Amino acid sequence: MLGVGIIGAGLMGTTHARILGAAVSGAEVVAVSDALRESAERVAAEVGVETIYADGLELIADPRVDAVVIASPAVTHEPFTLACLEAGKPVLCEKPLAISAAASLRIVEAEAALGRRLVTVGFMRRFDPGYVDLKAQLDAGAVGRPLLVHCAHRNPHVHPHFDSAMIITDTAVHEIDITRWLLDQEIVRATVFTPRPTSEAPAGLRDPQLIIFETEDGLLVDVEAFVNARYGYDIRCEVVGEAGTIELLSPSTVALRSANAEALAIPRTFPERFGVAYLHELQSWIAAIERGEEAPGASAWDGYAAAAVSEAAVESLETGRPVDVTLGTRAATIAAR
Ligand code: ISE
Repeated sequence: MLGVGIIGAGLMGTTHARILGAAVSGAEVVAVSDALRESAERVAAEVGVETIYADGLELIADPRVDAVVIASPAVTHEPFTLACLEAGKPVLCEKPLAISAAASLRIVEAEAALGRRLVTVGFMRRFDPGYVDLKAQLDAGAVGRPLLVHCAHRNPHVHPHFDSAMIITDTAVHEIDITRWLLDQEIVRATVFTPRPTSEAPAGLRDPQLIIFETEDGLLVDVEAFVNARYGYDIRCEVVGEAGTIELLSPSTVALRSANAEALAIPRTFPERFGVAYLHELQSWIAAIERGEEAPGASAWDGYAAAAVSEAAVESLETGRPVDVTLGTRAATIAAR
């Protein structure tokens, strides 16, 4: 039975603890850390854990901790991930991998120096059944050569201190990772457009945003990122190919028909929409560790690439111009994708 330590007892740390405690075989939560003791105590009590730390570094050093989930604030991700690499412990780090492309690259290079993959970045959509099916059919040539990808990422609302850049770095970053994965190629340019803002957004927040990504093989990906959409948590993805289109459907389980109308439920939150993806991500991660296999899911390189593309998009948001993405060369730093 693998012992898992969870750093961070906020929304994501709690979500991972619940899933690990209730639904993932082969692992148990053995320690929780958070700078706020009462948060760590709440999560620990919920999953029946006695060991609590204030400092994530102490959790990482605990010999009963075989693997680590990092769900603490983004500014702590680099030091905690590097400490896991130093300890030789597999680590699932929630997105973003680090607060900048440069910091993410330091993690890529530290892992490359180890000669084995220990890092998984928490881009959980790669484990969502809908996206997995979409990629399988794309790879099988179901729509021929892909040309365009249309995405929408709509949150009903976000916390009040969300700023315009976070619409890219915290929200649209999922489309950056998932389209790189679906298309198996890098994004080389970003251009951000902003329509008139919704009156539902706080003053000054440029919401929604329309982001155009260009890929190394000349495809275009358009992403509508809208974080005060109000009506629900609605994620769209359609790939347009030379021989057809393939679209992600909402995971509704029933269609309600009454009074001459049909209704499909729309999720309210991202944990609700992607609960199965989080479960599959954690189960795949634990199973790979148990079997001594390479870490699954998004790699440190993927976390670095997502950060570099995010920085280019933020620069375009600020300047109004297209911005090229600057990436280190994969061959020079890491083999695994
Ligand atoms: C949040 O951090 C997530 O990762 C969600 O998946 C995303 O939909 C939301 O916009 C982010 O704030």
